[in-house]
Amino acid sequence: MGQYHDPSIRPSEIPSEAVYFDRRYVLAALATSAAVIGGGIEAAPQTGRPAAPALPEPRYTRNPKFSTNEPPNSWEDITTYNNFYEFGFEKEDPYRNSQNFRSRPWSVEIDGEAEIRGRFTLEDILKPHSLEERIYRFRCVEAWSRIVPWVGFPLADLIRRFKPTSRAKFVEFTTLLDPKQMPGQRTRVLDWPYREGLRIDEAMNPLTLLVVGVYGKWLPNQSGAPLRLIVPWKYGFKGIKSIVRIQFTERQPATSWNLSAPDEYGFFANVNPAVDHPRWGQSKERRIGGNFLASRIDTLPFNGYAAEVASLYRGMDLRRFY
Ligand SMILES: Nc1nc2c(c(=O)[nH]1)N[C@H]1C(S)=C(S)[C@@H](COP(=O)(O)O)O[C@H]1N2
Ligand SMILES: [Mo]
Repeated sequence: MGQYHDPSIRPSEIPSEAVYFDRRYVLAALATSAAVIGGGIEAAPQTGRPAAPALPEPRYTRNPKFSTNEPPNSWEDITTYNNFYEFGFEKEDPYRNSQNFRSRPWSVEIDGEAEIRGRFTLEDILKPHSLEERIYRFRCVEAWSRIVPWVGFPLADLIRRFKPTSRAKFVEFTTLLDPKQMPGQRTRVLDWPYREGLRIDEAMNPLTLLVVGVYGKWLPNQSGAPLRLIVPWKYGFKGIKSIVRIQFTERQPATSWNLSAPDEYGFFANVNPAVDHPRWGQSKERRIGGNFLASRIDTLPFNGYAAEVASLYRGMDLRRFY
């Protein structure tokens, strides 16, 4: 776990070496290093906690260029205080109710305005990409925030691979629909499956990350296993979890939160301290974990990533396009 080792994870909870010497893993290790990643995923045991094995250290590199220097929140802050309405509406519900969720095997459908389409296994999706760790600020629309060491790869790299046509102006993402496994989907709080979208230039921005891990481990279920989106300059709800479909579209896709409350949750959802949510302010945020008194801090435009992304919105009225 290197410098971020979290002492709150007891040794008994760290998967034993045996995971790595699973027969399939050893076979995969004889092939390319990318195949090792795929083998590691296949070998992941679905019992115990965390649900997935640590990524072998050499399989990802840290990317200091795209990382904040702020100290990351603990593993516990990141994996026991979550929004994942498919597993309930309280912050502890995803941690409690997702433990038996089957995030392996997994496949993702690539669809719409692209030259290459089809259904791909998670291993095939990951194979050509090298994973990196990026420490990002994360800002939920509910005005809390945290610092997270994600492991993933740029969405732009995946998009290039599937060769979108000139008609592809947006990218739409869809979460698994499975009310048997996802009790929240038996209620009608959202129009399931959860859907999100980005404009193609937002999707191609080098900050936009497809995430498969956190703190050097594969994502636990409550964090969106096995594949989720992170767009660090936008409110957290854009970061759709447990993605099963990525579709290139000509029209702006409908998104779950925008459908449920269009005056509260816009399509762009750029972090903007100057535009309040109708029911609460957005100029401050509470950094979870740590010292409660010191925890109220100013929210920054674009969550602190303005230098990288403000140019994407030149000429747009960001009060109107919230
Ligand atoms: N499928 C799905 N994705 C989702 C959500 C959800 O309810 N379902 N919640 C969103 C919201 S509101 C936030 S703040 C982030 C929370 O991610 P975290 O649990 O890793 O902090 O996930 C986003 N992605
Ligand atoms: Mo959120």
